[in-house]
Amino acid sequence: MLSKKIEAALNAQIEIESMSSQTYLAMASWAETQGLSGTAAFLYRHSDEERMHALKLIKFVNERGGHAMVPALKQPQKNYKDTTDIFRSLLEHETHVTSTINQVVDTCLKEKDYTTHNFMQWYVSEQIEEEALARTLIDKLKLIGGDKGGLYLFDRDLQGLTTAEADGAEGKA
Ligand code: OFO
Repeated sequence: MLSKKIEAALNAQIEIESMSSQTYLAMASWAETQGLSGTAAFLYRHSDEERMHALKLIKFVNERGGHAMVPALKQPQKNYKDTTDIFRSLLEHETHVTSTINQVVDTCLKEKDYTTHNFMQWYVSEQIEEEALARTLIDKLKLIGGDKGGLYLFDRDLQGLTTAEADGAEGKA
């Protein structure tokens, strides 16, 4: 059985993961309107993954005797300057998500809820991969600079790249 404190912390995390999904969906839509079809495909998949992160939490809360709340969400940012702007803001968002996950882990330890602590470790590792991938992509964009051919290849390579490939992202995007 979850304590009220842990239930509230997990519900707050459900909202954050849902917001991640919405944010990446908005980024995907913007990229698609700019003809950046590879970037859009990557972000649509990323949005789906974040929805799965929220769903995993919803199921866990309910299985442990709590009540998972489906949150109302704010409209995410609609427009971006360019691809670099997208990945910078994605990294900023993920860094924030990492800190909220760490807070949940901290609350688990304080509440001596080792089951939830164990469950949250999956999110801890996931964040390492997602942040690493965002950093790799930003580094590549820095190298490309304003080179249109380079940007074309960058977008094309994102077509098949998933966040799960973060560890091997070097040389793929
Ligand atoms: Fe990328 O945030 Fe979920 O965990």
